Amino acid sequence: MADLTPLIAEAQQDFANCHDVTALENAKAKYLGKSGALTEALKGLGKLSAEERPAAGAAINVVKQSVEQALNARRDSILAAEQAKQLASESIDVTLPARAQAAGGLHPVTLTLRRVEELFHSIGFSVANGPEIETDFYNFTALNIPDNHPARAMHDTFYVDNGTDSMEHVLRTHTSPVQVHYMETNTPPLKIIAPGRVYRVDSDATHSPMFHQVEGLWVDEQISFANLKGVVQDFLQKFFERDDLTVRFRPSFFPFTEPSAEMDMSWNGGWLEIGGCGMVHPEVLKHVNIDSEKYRGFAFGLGVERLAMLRYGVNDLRHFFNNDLRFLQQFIK
Ligand code: 2NM
Repeated sequence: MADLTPLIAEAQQDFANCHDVTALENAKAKYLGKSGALTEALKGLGKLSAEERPAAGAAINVVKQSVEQALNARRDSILAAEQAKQLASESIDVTLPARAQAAGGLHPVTLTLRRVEELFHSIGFSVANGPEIETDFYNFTALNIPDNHPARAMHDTFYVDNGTDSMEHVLRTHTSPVQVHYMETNTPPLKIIAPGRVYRVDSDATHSPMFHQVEGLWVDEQISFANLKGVVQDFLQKFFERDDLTVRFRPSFFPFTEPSAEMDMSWNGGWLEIGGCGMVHPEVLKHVNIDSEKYRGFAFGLGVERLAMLRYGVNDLRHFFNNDLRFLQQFIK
């Protein structure tokens, strides 16, 4: 029988020329397929005599094993190369610098509100909240604002269309209704601030139709204007970090306080109006069932945007609402 040994080198060469598994399986057919050289050789064994057959069979099997070994080795190396190529193409360079994250920050009005809440909390005030859509009663009537008061006019107040013609609901024009709710559901002593959004029909360089107020209320048996002055001055000194800041009052009028006053604070050698205040009107206390013979209270209102403008040196109220990132980013710490 012919020597099959040269087939080994021939197969190794054929397999080496294959660069993917499909080509390799095709190349295999020539040696190990149904009519491959080694398969044919094994079939030929039957024609040999019984004496010749074992040695011839063993010789074919040695070649066959070598060819199979070459095939497996080549298959392994093709698969390893393919995997290496895939790993290289899908690799992530973990040493690259991270993608920049745009840092967010709180709005200057939010920063101011938080500062105001923290400072009043430190002198014993709780924070009260309430709805931004109010009834006429809580926004006006309970606050002793008469039916014919100009603040109730449609060109000052946003009335909410509730599907009827009742004019019963408004966007709150101040946070005082929060104090009314609180006085209704709590018994004195009461010591709260009511911060939040309020709405008025007004829009120019110094007025926004939506702005923020913080109102304070302290009701107890012996509360006086002196307490009001102490609280407001202490708060403003802490807020502006000025121990020498003082406040003064000028007589004024509000339906819900008696007496009433405008508050000014010392600022750059002069005076700056900062809010309104007064002793809660007995009529208001009557609406919330607080005995005005036993209890008295002071109340005040401050504009949050105004506090923020003074603290941060902002010269136009509208900056707070334009959402220009060049403005807002200056408040990111
Ligand atoms: C101000 C000025 C004066 C005020 C009154 C009340 C309440 F509900 F107790 F009657 N809350 N806030 C008040 C008083 C608000 O803002 C300029």
